[in-house]
Amino acid sequence: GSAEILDQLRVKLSPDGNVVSPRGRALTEEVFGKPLTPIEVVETICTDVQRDGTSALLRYNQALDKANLSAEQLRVPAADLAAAHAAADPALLASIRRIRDNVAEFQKAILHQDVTISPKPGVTLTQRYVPLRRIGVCVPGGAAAYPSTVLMTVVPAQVAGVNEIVVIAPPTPFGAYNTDMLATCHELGVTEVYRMGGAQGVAALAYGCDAVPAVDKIVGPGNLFVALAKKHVFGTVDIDSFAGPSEVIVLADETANPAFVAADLLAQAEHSPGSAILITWDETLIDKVQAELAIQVAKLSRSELTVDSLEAFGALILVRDETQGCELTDSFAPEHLHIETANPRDQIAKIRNSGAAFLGHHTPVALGDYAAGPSHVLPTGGTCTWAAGLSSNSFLRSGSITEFDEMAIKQIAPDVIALAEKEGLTAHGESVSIRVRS
Ligand code: HSO
Ligand code: ZN
Repeated sequence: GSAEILDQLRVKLSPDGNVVSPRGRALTEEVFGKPLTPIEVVETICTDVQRDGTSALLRYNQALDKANLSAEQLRVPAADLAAAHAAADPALLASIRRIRDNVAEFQKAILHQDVTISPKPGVTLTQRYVPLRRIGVCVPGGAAAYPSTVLMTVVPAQVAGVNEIVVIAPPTPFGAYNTDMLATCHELGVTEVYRMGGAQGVAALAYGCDAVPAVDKIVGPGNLFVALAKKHVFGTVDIDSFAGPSEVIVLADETANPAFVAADLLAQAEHSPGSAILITWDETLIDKVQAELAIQVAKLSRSELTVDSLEAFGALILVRDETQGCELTDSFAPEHLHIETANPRDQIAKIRNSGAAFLGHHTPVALGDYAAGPSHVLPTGGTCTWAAGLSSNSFLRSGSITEFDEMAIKQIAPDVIALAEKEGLTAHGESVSIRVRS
């Protein structure tokens, strides 16, 4: 039953999940005049924005985010971006530039390159990669400001060669009015920033309207409504993933420093909600970490929220041995996996599923959240069994290119004709035979 226990520790991003606050429920009831499920809310908003364009967008900006903006005021003026940048802490801007370089270096190195082979004389086969033309990035703005999310989405897109990058953030102090976030956009050369969030922001990006031309792909994190809206518009545009609250599994042995482990769990719980789970086969570590949690949590700026999250979605789990620890980790398929053991490569070799892994005692997840190079936009909720984190490659699409010469078609013709005949598609066969008859 350990897998079931672990599953209860997951912050579920299901439509009837545990992430819609009573306040959120009351607000949607007020706006729609009746209680709707989150899915119904999102479908209504997306349909309205698709049909009525900018006017619906403005209406929902007003009703849901209490922002009274005109169509002209949706886009952040260039002067505001420049002003935010001019007023920003120079040390922050220097950090942003160094982080941009770190992210760009890694994202460039992993970027898919065109592949061409010539399997037979006269045959050329290519897989080519083309950057998407225009993409949209959702930056959250509810509980906290996230300039780091701008870095972790925009830089990979730029490395991929995307020409037009649009940032949307809700019209809130932590969102589109956050000067650090705006300064980051300006530093990275992003000029299209819109004051819109939630399902209405996603719908506007997907369907386009007078105020915002449509994009080809929407990426970035958000609350349940943003996630459901992305799912709703998938097919009209591409999306990165169906992402929920953050998770970490810390896998630790007797060499782990209890104070470090506690700090790592708290860093995750601070996202509130966020799942923070220690799995260890060292009995003494559990008590030591528990003691450290009590000491450290009191000092945090968001200590109350962090405690709430730890109580609901935190756990210290003692397993029989390393093998069981790895199996349990694999079955949970965490967004973040931090292995704090003597030889973390031994364990990572046994674990297939993790969105991003961090190895050793000196690699807290926060390095990846803010600065190392891989993007912090990662598959959550167990979806890393089939989904990958965001990267420069998320902004490319591939296409194949095939070329045969006169000699090469003769060689392959019998096989094509044989299958065309079996499928009863004689025109297919004829388009080949007409070329080889002579
Ligand atoms: N841990 C989050 C990213 C983040 N942390 C942003 C701090 N700021 C999801 O991977
Ligand atoms: Zn984080």
